[in-house]
Amino acid sequence: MSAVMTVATTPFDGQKPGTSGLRKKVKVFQQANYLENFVQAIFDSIGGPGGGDITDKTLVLGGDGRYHNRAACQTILKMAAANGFAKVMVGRSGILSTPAASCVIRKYQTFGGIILSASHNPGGPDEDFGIKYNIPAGGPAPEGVTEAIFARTKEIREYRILDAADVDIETNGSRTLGTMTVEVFDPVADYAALMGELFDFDAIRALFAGGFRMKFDAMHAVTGPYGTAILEGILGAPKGTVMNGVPLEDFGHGHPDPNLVHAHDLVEALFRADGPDFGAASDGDGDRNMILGREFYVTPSDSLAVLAANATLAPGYAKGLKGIARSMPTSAAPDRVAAALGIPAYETPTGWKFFGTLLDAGLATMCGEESFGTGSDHVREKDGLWAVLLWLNVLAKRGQSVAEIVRGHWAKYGRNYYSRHDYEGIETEAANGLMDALRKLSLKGRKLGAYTVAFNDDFAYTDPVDGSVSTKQGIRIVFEDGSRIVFRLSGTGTEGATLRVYIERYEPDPTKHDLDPQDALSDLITIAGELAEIEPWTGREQPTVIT
Ligand code: VG1
Ligand code: CO
Repeated sequence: MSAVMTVATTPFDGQKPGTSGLRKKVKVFQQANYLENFVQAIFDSIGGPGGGDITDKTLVLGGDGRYHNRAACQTILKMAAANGFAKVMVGRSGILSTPAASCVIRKYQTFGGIILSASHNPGGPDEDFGIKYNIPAGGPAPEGVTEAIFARTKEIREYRILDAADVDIETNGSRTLGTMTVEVFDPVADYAALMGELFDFDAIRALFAGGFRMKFDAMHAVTGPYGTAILEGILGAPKGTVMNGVPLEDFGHGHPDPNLVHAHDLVEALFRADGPDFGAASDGDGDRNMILGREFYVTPSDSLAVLAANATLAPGYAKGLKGIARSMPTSAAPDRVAAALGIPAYETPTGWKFFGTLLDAGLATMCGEESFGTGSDHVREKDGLWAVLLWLNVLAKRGQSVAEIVRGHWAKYGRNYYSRHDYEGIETEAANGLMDALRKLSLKGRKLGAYTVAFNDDFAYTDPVDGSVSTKQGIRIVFEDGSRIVFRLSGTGTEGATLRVYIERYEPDPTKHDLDPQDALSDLITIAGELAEIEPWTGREQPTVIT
């Protein structure tokens, strides 16, 4: 027997969800009523108090497999049943990558979905957990929805949950929970089918059959099953192509962030003269990607630019792109491709939710962020494996190496030297003090080293489709030659504050395209440190992570 219980509760700490959902330590999520309050706040916000409007609706549910994933799935299933959902489609074993969730929400036209992930943050009993609601279009909830959820968390007094035994989510099939249907499905199949529609799988199969070798580092996170099924299964890459392919609750003590620091196994394999031709990694929930050639690293901004310039080589993009969108801190390399193609370029605040309206309205086809995020209008999330498959499609069609393709791209468009310096875990007050001091500066016309400031501001964005305005999205110092320094505080951390400093300089001269970015940007890096007084505010001489 199962019965709906209404549990009295008190408003929770009221913390605003950040760049992408709510992220906290597992221990915080394990507190009595914490997860429940947030889930009820979501249901109340999307269905109206009483949940009346969600009756007979279907919800998608799954996560990146980190610690607490399964337990949270059970709680959410019981709450969905008590709140009147007709059906929840849950990925087998609670597994569903962020882009696959977006794919399934769109394909089955569900009333959105709940994704359990703290993305690239470490997992385990003492590490991070997260939850986000994606809207029926398949993308992250826009600010209007997250604000409504946040407001609800401050007034919540009760939640509804079914008093029932756990449901089996380990095997495919339909079962019932109260009056609700729980459909457990293969988390890979729909996503793999979509990839098959977009890319020339025959050409990629032929590439592997011809001896081309790659390594895909799933970092013991959610893309293991996806990479194994698609790369080694459908595309015939040799067994062992996928590294760290079994999802683990603590990601094997790793930090599932696909960058040069954390994907060290992969970097080691690729940075040798006899290494594989191609390397890629994805993050905890499968929406990020890092791309490597043999002894060659492709920055995410360059990757977006190269993929956009070569997109028509893939069947799904053969008709060309409608526009390219990038987040403000991402380098301007994609803008140069857009200009050459005669299509619009859009500059949005950080976070994938800002691309949704552009993709829905057909204004942009491809989009990306400097933080290892690339994607297109095929779903409404960034998509790690999609980027890897598009690269494979381009490599198969062009018959050149990754390094040759990127160097050729720079020769044609010029090179945007780019780097991001992160100062993680600094004091929140110092971080805010540093940003406030920068905000007060008026630099127009000022000479800083060899550069003259064209303007400085705190980036504000008006969505061209729905007119919504987002302010305080990062401090920009833009120089007359187009070089830029950008400062922003992370919205995804769970401890203290993280200062991100983004530095960019354009170099048209092909004889100067072989510098180490840290050398090519050294004068701007010094200017950034002095201007923001990074060391006096933070006590840090060096950034924690450089990408
Ligand atoms: C970071 C990245 C941002 C990305 C966000 C979510 O946000 O900088 O570009 O959209 O993570 O990515 P922040 O606020 O910490 O800079 V994921 O893969 O964590 O969903
Ligand atoms: Co992610």
